[in-house]
Parts: sequence; C-alpha cells; structure tokens
Amino acid sequence: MPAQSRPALRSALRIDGATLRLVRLPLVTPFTIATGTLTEKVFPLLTLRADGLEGHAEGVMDPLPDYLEETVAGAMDLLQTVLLPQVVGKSYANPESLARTLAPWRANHMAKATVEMAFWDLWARSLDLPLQTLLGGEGDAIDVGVSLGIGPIDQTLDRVGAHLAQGYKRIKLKVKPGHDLALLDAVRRAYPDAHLTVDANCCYTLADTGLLQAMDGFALDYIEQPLAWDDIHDHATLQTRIRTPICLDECIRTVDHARKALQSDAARVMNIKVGRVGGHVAARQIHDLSAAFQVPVWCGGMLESGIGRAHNIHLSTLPNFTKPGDTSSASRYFTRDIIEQKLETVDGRMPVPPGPGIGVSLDLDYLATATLALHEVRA
Ligand code: OSB
Ligand code: MG
Repeated sequence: MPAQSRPALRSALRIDGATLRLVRLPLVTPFTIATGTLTEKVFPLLTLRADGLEGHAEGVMDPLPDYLEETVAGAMDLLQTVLLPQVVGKSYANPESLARTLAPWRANHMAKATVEMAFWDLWARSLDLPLQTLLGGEGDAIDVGVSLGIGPIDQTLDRVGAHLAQGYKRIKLKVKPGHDLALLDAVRRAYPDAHLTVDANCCYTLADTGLLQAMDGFALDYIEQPLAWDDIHDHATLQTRIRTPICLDECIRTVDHARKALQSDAARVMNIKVGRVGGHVAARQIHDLSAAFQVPVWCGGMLESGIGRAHNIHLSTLPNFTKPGDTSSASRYFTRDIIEQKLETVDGRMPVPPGPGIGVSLDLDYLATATLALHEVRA
C-alpha cells in the first residue's frame, strides 16, 4: 500500500447523469455595449456527474444573438436534445476525447464548451487536482482589469477613478460611434498613466479608418474587436493603417481563426474566452499558438456567475496570459452569487480558488431561487 492515499487509477470516467438548469441573476448595474443593454444574466448551468462527484460549467451565450450567433434558448435546446444525450452514459479518458466527440457538430462553440468545461471540472475532481494544474497553469492569483459599459462621460470618469483606486490593473472602455473620441479624451486627460483599452464590439467598418487612426493619440494598450464579428481580413487591413495593436474577441471562435488572425497580423493581442472557443482544449491551443507568434493573451469575460468565473481564473494562470483579464470581483455584477465562495479581487489580483477542480461549490439554496427551469438527463 502506498503511504499516501490517491484516487484509484482508472482508464476512463463514465458520465452517469447531468442536470441542466436555466438560471437568472439580476445585475447590480445594467451593462451597455455597442449592440445593446443587459439588466440580468440568464444562462444555462450544467452539472455532470460521475463516481459520486460533480463537475460544473455555464454557457456564455446571450439571450439574443447580438454578441455572436448563439442564443440561450437555442443552446438549452441543443444541450437537452443533442449534446447531453450524446455524452451521458459514455466514458471518456480525458477532456480531449470528449471534445473530439463534440467537434463534428458545426459551430455552437458556446453550447459545446458548456459540456466540455463541466467535464474538465469533473475530471480534475476525480484526480483530486486543481483545474489549473491539469491545464498547465500555476500561481495563486491573476491580474485583472475591468470592463466598463457605455454611460454618460462624467459618470464613466468617476467609475474609472473608483476602479483604479481599488487596484484594477487595466480599464476597458466600451465605445460605439458617437461615444468614442470625446470619451477617450476625457478619460486620458484625467488619468494620463492608466492602462486603457477600448472595446467596440464590431461597431465600426473600414470606412471609419480616420476615426480609428485618431485613437492612436490616446496611448491605448489595444483596440478590441473594432470591425465585423466574422471578418479577420478587414482587421488585417486596418492593422496596416493604425499603430495601436488590434485585439480580437468575436472573430476568434476556433483555433483555426486564431491561426489565420496571427498569420495575417490581424491580432497583436488575443482575447481568449473559453466559452467562445468551445472549451479549455481549444483555449489552451489558442494560448500556445499565440505564444508562438509572441502575441500576449488575456481572458475575456461574459458577466459570468461564480462557476464560469472560476473556470476563467484557472485558465488565466497559464504563462502567456500576460495581460490583465476581465475576471473582476463577482460583487461588481451580482448582489449574491450562486457559489459558496467569494470571488473578490485584492489590489487588482484575483485569488485562484483552491482545492480540486474549479475550487468552488454551488450555493444550492440560493440557486433554487434563481433557477427558471431544470432538466435531468440520465444514462
Ligand atoms: O466584448 O468582452 C466583451 C460582456 C458581454 C458581451 C461581450 C463582452 C462583455 C464584456 C464584459 O466586456 C466582461 C466582463 O466583465 O465579464
Ligand atoms: Mg470584447
């Protein structure tokens, strides 16, 4: 007998069952970006079970197809009718083998990521290891910034100041036509040394090149996703005309998109959202590929609950996550979260939740009050 107990060696983990919930959490502050306003967060929450253990993940799609094409209703249906019946009752040796079985389905990266990420958490717990260790990350905290939604300039100035005072390491300002250069001028004057970025969520075109060139005057760390959600080519053209590095978000939904963006110099910074790219397997590949091109990455956010937030934190401990992510304090979004632990930053650093898997557990009492629908899938 070994001196220390360890989990029995096993060749594969069998998924015994799944619980899919539709969850609604009110937002502390409405969040406005170029494409619309969110006042609440509605999302699929998935629990996979094996060997008496549970793994959790959430879907990051919006109710409307305004960020990318996926929707909450569409994903709930796909998960219930296709993806969960496909994996429940099956055994997988590792997350890569599960990801391979989902890969043939076209797109729907966020729905597939929900299943893949829940399996990562389950697998990590079955090995009694933190998710970060299995992903290849290390360290007990990550650098974070904040993403500030569109609002009146004077109010945004106050919010920038308050978040810098809390130690956040970078401020991202949401912009849109008519709410861009004057905002940047005011914020840059008030905070000459702050790490500032903008996120346009696809609201400009190459016809706006002059305006985007004017942004070069504000010493931005990067401009996030200025052009269309599916147009890497135009971003490559734009990068030849502006000095500020372009960071891509919506355009990168697969490893191949990342490769094409890197090869064409359309992205000098990469926003990795694990849900957007289909899960941790692809996120890690994009992380590695970006590193090979000497392109830094950071972890984007989708106003996640504590479950998605914990996944993001673990992923952000990989070595090429050298720019602050959007995974800020949960209390900025929700008065009460659906997990038992508090995910709060200290001086612009978010501690990695310790323990096996993603390191957090569901607050089942509060979750019950936040659950709109619940479906069980059994083997
Ligand atoms: O483009 O990064 C984005 C939220 C919803 C949809 C798109 C985006 C965002 C954010 C929020 O910027 C980041 C966060 O605080 O979670
Ligand atoms: Mg973005």
